[in-house]
Amino acid sequence: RGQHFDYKKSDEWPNEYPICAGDRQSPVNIELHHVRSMEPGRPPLGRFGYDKKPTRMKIVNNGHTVQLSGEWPAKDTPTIYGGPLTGLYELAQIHFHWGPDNTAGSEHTVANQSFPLEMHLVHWKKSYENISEAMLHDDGLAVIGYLMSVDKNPNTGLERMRASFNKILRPQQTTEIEPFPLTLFDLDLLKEGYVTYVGSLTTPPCNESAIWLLSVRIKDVTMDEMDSFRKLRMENHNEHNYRRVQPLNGRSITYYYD
Ligand code: SG4
Ligand code: ZN
Repeated sequence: RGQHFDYKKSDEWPNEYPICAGDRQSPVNIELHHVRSMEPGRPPLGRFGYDKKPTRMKIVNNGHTVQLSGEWPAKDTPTIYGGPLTGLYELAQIHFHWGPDNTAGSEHTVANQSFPLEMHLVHWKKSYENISEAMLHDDGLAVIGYLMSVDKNPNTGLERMRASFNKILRPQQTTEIEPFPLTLFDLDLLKEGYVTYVGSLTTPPCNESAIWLLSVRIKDVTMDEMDSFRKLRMENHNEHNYRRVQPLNGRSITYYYD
């Protein structure tokens, strides 16, 4: 499995994948003064398993991004619930979006500003059979996104990943890495608030099945970490793997805080 598409020709995606021209597409620009506050009485976003070390972990260069996945005993699989979500959503994989220099790279923008890196944690709703089935429903996926800007503080999770990037420089290369719990990514930042809206996968086939949760706190990435991402070869000589922002078409973006 695996779709073929070219980031340089994203305007042509709808020819082959009609949903890419739909009316709840991602990413979007976030204007903080347009954001609505949450309705009172919502349960806070919760999670478990993020602190559990997987039994195996691997990274793959799939030609569009670098993707991290792990294997946990079923009861320990990282899972989120609450906030804007109904039911349990289990983590499938983590991946990243970046560009050739620090002026662009993120998929979502804030007040039309881009960031060098955006991290996505893709979860699927457990009441569906599997992730492929979940992708066919409008509440099938929950994607947590973190925007990152360049600073001096190394991120332990990114450091553990990039130590093996030399083994996945080319598309379709995969390598096992020493397992670590996802708390090494320092993901507690969502506690400081996040914005949420209904959207889509940001790559073909662009299924309109994702509930997005974006941290309002910007995370740090070092220049060395950015360089490691930029050395990974992507398909079609793509030097960036972000999609440009899509129209909101009347969707509201809601601010949540616990
Ligand atoms: C990346 O290309 C991932 O590698 C894809 O994962 C992912 O698709 C795609 O991005 C879209 O995800 O959070 N940016 S996004 O909307 O998760 C899916 C795989 O190809 C279905 C497994
Ligand atoms: Zn993504």
